[in-house]
Amino acid sequence: MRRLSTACALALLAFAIFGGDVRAESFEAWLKGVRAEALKKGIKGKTLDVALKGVKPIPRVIELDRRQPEFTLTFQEYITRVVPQSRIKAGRARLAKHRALLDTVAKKFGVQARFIVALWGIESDYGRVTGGFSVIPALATLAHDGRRSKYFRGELFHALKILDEGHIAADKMVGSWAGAMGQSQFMPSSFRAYARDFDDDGRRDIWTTLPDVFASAANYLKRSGWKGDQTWGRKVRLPKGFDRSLADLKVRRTLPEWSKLGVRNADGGPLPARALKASVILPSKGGKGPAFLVYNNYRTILKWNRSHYFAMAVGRLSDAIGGR
Ligand SMILES: [Ca+2]
Repeated sequence: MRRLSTACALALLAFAIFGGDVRAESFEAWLKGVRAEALKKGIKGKTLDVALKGVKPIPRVIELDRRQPEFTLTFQEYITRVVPQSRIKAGRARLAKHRALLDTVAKKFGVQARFIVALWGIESDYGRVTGGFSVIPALATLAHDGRRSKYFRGELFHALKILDEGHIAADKMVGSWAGAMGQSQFMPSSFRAYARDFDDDGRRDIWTTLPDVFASAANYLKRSGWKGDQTWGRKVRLPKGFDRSLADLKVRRTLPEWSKLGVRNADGGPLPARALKASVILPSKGGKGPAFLVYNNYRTILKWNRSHYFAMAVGRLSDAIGGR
């Protein structure tokens, strides 16, 4: 028994150190394997020479990955932090400044400009904060580390492909510690699926070209089911004794049906008569805070980021920015 428990302890220790991957390989040997596989995938040797040169694991990336993701902010604290008055003001100014371009993108993709600006504001503070990590080393670090190797190895090959296609230079390909890139914070797989070259220079550049940044975000939403003639949702007032089991994304009813159950606008007035399908959401922990009715487009925002706090912040900022 003692032998067995020692073996168990060693296995657990290996798990703790290597995050479950006891076949941990030296980084250099592992990187050679990546290079060989990339060549097989048709990525040019010249691209790999530049992209993989001197790539080493970044300890800070592992540190950030191991940080407890436990959300400690309440809903109101999160909204106050992510949608401060300064960001609303900046959003209105950006909308005015880039009006012509935003209108063109909005029309082409069927996504209202205020949502494009809101996502831009929340993802990167309108392009100011795009992350200081070089994407290839960051993704290589996470792909070599055992915790989510498969996912990040896939993202690494997508990133190498983006370099191979010449959209950005390796030293300019910066992003968050987890590889979310540029002003729209796209993962490399999202870049390859949704990024657009809207200024027609042959490069999809979500780092420095605003037409590409806006069109890429709008294209992501459009392809994820956005409806350009609808908004995201609205704050509502629930009647006393409202059946809280109905507050669930799985429960979808039309606005007139919610009206019959006593749901009202936040100001106490009637809901719109439009037969839009909506779900009641109580984003605060324990369901004690404000209530919202959310529409199809809210679900689309959740495809961008699966967090109710995030989607609520996008909705709130887009409303505050206003315009069409
Ligand atoms: Ca371009």
